[in-house]
Amino acid sequence: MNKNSKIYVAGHTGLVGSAIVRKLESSGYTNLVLKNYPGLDLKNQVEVNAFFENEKPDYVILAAAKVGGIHANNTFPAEFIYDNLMIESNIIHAAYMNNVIKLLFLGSSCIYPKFAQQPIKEEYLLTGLLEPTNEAYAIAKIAGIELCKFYRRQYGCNFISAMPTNLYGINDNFNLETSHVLPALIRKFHEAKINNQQEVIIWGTGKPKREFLFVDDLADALLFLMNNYNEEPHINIGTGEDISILDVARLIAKVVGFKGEIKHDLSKPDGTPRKLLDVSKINAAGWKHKTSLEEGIRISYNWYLTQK
Ligand code: GFB
Repeated sequence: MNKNSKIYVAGHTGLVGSAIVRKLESSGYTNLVLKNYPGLDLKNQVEVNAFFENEKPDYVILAAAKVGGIHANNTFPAEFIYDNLMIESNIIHAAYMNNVIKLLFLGSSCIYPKFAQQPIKEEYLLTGLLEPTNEAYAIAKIAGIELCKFYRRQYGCNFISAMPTNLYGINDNFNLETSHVLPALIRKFHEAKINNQQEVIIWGTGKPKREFLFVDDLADALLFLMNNYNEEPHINIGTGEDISILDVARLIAKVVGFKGEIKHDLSKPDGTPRKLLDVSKINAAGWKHKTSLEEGIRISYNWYLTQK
């Protein structure tokens, strides 16, 4: 991509989209197309087609999606599959129809089988049953990977797919009902500290393990892929290290300064036991994450405090 290439970041206000915009702007890309959701319903194909015909972007980074943690996915599966299928189908097709030079589609590590061998290699996709709590979202994201693959095969589109692990960071969602675990625990431990509570309740057993990538490292990886990766297979993005939910809770409590007890709500699901990505492919291509989990949590907590 040239510095004056016209780049459309779909989902530019979200956790991932806003990190991508920060990265592009700080790297000198000046010609960004940023459309506010109220002005453009990405689930509406007519509106998306008109937007692409009008804007004619050179590059598209598809970070727009309906996202959420385990409880939101488990509670609203119809919305997760419908919204994400519509958004990706409309944007990928419009990108093809308007000769976009390159499109990057963003999936998630939940696309892999619940009991995939760890760490999970890209080729393990579709080799086993999915985790039920996020099957709807996973199917939608797998469809997105396949859309990119078949538009490449039939039409010669340079559409690539990236599969990030669990993400967190600046501009995250801290709503306790819909968020992912890391921001939820930052908020829970913070509120317990300032309200002088003696215990914080985490969901499930705390035994599952998760890999957490700081969102600004993801944005760095996506810019790297936009400028260096042009292959059909989807590619994993992660840190290559995972941690139990109980241990990440203890780490967040330490960063926040909460000294009370951690208790468990066993009525909430654990979800998949592990989803550690094999990141040897992207590492071999020349990219590696920079931000440690503790440093990323500290940055995220400090940002959260500015929003209070
Ligand atoms: O991040 P999370 O919501 O989603 O939950 P997944 C991860 C783990 O944290 C589960 C536990 O074992 C939860 O039981 N957990 C403990 C909590 N306390 C909490 C809490 O207060 N809030 C939340 N949310 N979790 C998602 C998929 O799976 O991963 C999405 O559902 C997406 O589709 C995302 O793929 C990356 O990591 O289990």
